Amino acid sequence: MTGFETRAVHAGQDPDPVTGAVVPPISLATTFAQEAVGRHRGYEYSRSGNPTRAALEACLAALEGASHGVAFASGLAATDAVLRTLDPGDHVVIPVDAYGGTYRLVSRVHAPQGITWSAADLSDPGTLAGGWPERTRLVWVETPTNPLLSIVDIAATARIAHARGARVVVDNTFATPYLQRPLELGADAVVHSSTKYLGGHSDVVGGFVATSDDELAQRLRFLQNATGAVPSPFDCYLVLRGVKTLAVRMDRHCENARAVVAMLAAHPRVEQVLYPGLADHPGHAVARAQMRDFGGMVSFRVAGGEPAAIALVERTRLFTLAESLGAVESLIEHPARMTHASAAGSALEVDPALVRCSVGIETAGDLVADLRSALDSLDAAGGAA
Ligand code: P1T
Repeated sequence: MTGFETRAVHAGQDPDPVTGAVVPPISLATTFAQEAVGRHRGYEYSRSGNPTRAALEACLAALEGASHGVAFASGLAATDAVLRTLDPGDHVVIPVDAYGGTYRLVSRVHAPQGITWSAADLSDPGTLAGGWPERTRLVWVETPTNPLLSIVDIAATARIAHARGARVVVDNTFATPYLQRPLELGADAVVHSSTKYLGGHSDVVGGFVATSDDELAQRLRFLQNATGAVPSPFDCYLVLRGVKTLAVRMDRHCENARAVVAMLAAHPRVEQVLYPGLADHPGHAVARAQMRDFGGMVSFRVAGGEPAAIALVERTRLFTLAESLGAVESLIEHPARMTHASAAGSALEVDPALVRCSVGIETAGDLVADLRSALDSLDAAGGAA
């Protein structure tokens, strides 16, 4: 197999056989001519299959080391397709700090349709081994988690789940296949919000599932066509274009995150920095073993609670106050009121003193200076002066 960077540039993207174009054409046709009834060149109708989407699926599957890739219109559409493989009465375990949208989808869409669910602290595999709800068919893993950056041991989780007849699906959005390949660690499928690092430029919403499980792939392919949450050809092109630079972008995201973390860890207004690259992070050893590097996402607790956290996110200039993550520009947000507001009042509720940063690829010194000056502006008591 060729190297990661080579696959990112070439997998699924041979020069066009008709024109020699080195970039896969954006195939906008909704339908494809048939030579005779049922005799065609692999494509019939664009919801069922599209050449640009096929190029994207081949490329992303190659990056995850998967035999199959299935692209969706958003990360949540991809998550939804995986959850639809469960039957009424089946149980899914989700992380206590799952992405708020995943929690909302499980608890408010799929649970009313008959699946059961529970939230567990998967950063300790013992929790899972000790409290295994009956009819658990799926263990949903995020690592690093959104927004607490906790780490789940994928191999240990897969061993426990497989021994009890459940599949393990890893949301690999924060790490990307450049930093972590869950299938190699025993996971059955990988889910992405390609809206984030894969696309990388805050200009496309997309989702993806990779698996080497033929039966699961067949079911997902069926669901992709039957439920119709497919990405447009233009969106597929944007993700394909973004992913070519994934490796170089991730290296810079990680390097810049390290600089931001070093400043935050030394700042008196910061109570705690959550970053798996820190030696005192509880998941550091596992992260070091299963990831190439620690990623571009950094969360921290601000002294002074919610008022200070909100004042801070409104005072940065380079870090834009916005939801989402994983693109070239740095973003900052308040998870309790923004991305994870749907978990308010539940066991998955987020600490209102928490701030989350998606560290971009701008000049590291500029990012550090921006965050430092916003932190310095909080009053000495840690409030929001
Ligand atoms: O937004 P969408 O492409 O549907 O992806 C949903 C999703 C799935 N998984 C993880 C880990 C995610 O972070 C997300 C989306 N997250 C945000 C928009 C956010 O700001 O956290």
